Amino acid sequence: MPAQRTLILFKPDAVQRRLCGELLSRIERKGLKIVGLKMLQVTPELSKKHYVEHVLKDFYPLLESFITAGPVVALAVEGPEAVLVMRTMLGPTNGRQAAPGTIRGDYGVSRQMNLMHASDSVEAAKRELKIYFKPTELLDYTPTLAQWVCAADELTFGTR
Ligand code: FUP
Repeated sequence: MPAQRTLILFKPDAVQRRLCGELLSRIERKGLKIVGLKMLQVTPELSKKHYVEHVLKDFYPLLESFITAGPVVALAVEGPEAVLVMRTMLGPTNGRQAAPGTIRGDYGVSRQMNLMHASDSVEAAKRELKIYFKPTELLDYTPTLAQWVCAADELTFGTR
């Protein structure tokens, strides 16, 4: 069943604020499938790999301090157009500007402490999933409710 996969992180603020359960619930209730999940400590090296396009920006040192300040939860999430669906659920970067109903709009008031990361393109998702997960840590299974989540012809978007 071809569907997209995307990388999600519950950032250190989400873990510290004990919001992981609620955030995971929102992803599950949307109808997306969790195909990988782990808790880990981001190191400065991992942060530089993940945020490679931001490493030379002025805000990067503060971003690295934040993302390495405590554990994160990494998820691989699968579904039709999963990259777009998760970015839409997330809302814009700055929680002060994110609309109510979005995750960043509902839970935060910060640009840096914005709770969740979601890959911003299919290419970024492929790159980022490889940084956080070994191939054997991503699982293939068919949820019994799959036939009630979307029609068979909707599962042909994109590829992994
Ligand atoms: P997003 O794709 O919405 O997660 O945001 P970006 O890729 O533009 O930025 C990556 C992270 O850097 C964001 F989650 C927030 C953080 N950031 C800052 O801390 N300060 C800035 O000035 C810009 C971004």
